Amino acid sequence: MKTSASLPILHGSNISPYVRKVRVALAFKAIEYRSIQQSPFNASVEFKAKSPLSKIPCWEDGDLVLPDSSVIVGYLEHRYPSPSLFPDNPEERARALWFEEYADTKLGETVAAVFFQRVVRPNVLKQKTDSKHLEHLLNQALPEVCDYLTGCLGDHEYMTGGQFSIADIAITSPFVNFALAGEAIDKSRWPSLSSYIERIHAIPCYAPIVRDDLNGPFLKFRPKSLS
Ligand SMILES: N[C@@H](CCC(=O)N[C@@H](CS)C(=O)NCC(=O)O)C(=O)O
Repeated sequence: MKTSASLPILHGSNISPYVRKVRVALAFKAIEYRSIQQSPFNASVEFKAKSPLSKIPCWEDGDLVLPDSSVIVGYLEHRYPSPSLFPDNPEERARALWFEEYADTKLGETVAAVFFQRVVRPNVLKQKTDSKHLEHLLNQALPEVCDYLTGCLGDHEYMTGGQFSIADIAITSPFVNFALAGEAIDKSRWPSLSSYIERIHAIPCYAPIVRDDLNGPFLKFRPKSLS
């Protein structure tokens, strides 16, 4: 058994949807690791040497240093194949990768961006919320995302492959930030997507992470006037 000092390290703030994606993958595979909370803002020279894009998360296991959540999860899947987070079937596996990519880009710039505008900018960066952009996100960009995901999900339990996969983790992770921004998917307009997110967040490897993050240091910034 590895001692705590020799365990692999996950660098990154728990509030990041990308860090959460890796934390859920690690929990699902029951991989032990050490967590070092690291903000991407004003990062040290030492951290930038590990993560040249100055982004979180970054995985460090001895000489192996991997910035980027998708690279980390891909590595973990090969290194610790069971239980698997990717469908075996080549088509479904490719679809899972697509949803991971869609979540990391599109949900990052829409769902997580609502949290960034409403919570991170005023409270962490001491900058004004861009209200016009926030309005665009909530009224135009998000409905398109929800329509797309609803169509992809259909009446299935999981997004692809008939199993819990990286697609489900990546898609639902930013919605924890969305909740901390005082928002939730409109249940009457997108009932299946809304219950999908709740269902995935309740999966045993995921639920404690959602609970901790919802009750973590960002809870105090959650807008009170919203549901
Ligand atoms: N493609 C990267 C994206 C990571 C990312 O954008 N992380 C955000 C935090 S949620 C970050 O580090 N932002 C700092 C910046 O963009 O300068 C991944 O999947 O790890």
